[in-house]
Amino acid sequence: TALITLILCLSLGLTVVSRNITSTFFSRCEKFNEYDCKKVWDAFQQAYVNKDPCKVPVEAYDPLIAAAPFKPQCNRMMFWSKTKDVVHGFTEKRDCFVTLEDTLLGSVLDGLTWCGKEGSKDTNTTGCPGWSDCENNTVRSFWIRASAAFADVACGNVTAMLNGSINTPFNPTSIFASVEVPRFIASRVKNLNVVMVIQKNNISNCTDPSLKNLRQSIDTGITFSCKDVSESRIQECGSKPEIACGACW
Ligand code: AVW
Repeated sequence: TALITLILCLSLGLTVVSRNITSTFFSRCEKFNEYDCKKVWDAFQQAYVNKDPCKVPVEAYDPLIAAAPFKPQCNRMMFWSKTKDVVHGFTEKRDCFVTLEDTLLGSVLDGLTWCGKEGSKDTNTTGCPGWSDCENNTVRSFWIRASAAFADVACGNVTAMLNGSINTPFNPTSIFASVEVPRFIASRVKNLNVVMVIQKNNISNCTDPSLKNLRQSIDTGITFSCKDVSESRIQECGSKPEIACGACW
C-alpha cells in the first residue's frame, strides 16, 4: 500500500503541476474539429519536455507545426504589432479576418506560459524564463516558429494592424517586422494593406518614417497601402454586422 500511495501521490502531484495547461490546451483544441488533439499535444510536449527552458530553439517546434499545419486563407489573413487587443476585439466579433490567435495552435497557446526542466517529464507554468530572459526560451521560440509558419501561407491581400500611438509603428525588432514580413513573397501575396490604428492621442500615422522602411523591405511585386483608421471605427465595424467586411475601412 505504501508503494501505491506513493505512486498515487506522485501522479497527483504531476497532475496538479500541469493540470491547468493540459485542460486549457484540450478544451481550446477541441473547439477545432479537424485536428487530433492528443497528437497535437504530444507534438507540443516533445518540443520542450526534459529540456533546459532556455535551450529550446525555434526548430524544436517544427514537428508541432507539422502536426497542425496552417491553412492558407487568402485575402483574410490579419497580422498585427502592438495592437493585440483591438485586433482580437474585432476578430472575435466579426468573421472578416483570421489572425494567428484564431488558428488552432495560436488559440490553444494564447496567453499561456509553459516550460520543461532537464531531467523531468513535467510541464511547468510558473518559474519559466520571461520573454527576454534568454534567446532560446520555450515560449518565445514557439511564437517565432508559429508566426513564421502563419506568414509562410499568407496569400492574396494581406492586412496588418499597426499602432499609431507609439513612436515606431513598424519596429524592426518586432515579430511582425523580423519574422513575418520577410516571408511574404510576391508569388503568393498581392498587396500588404496596413491599417494604422489611430487613438485620440496618436503620435504617428501612415506618414511615419518607419512605414517607409516597411514599404522598402517588402518583396518587389507586392503592392503596399496604408490607411489611418480610428479605433472607434474599428470597434463600430466589430459591433455592426450590417457593415460589410470590405467597407469597414
Ligand atoms: P507585439 P509583434 N514579453 O505586440 O510584432 C512578453 O510586440 O512582435 O507584436 N511577451 C512578449 C514580449 C515581451 N517583451 N514581446 C512580445 N511578446 C508577445 C504574431 C506577447 O504575447 C502575430 F501573427 C505579445 O502580445 C502578429 O502578426 C506578442 O508577443 C505578430 O506575431 C506580440 O508582440 C505580433 O508580434
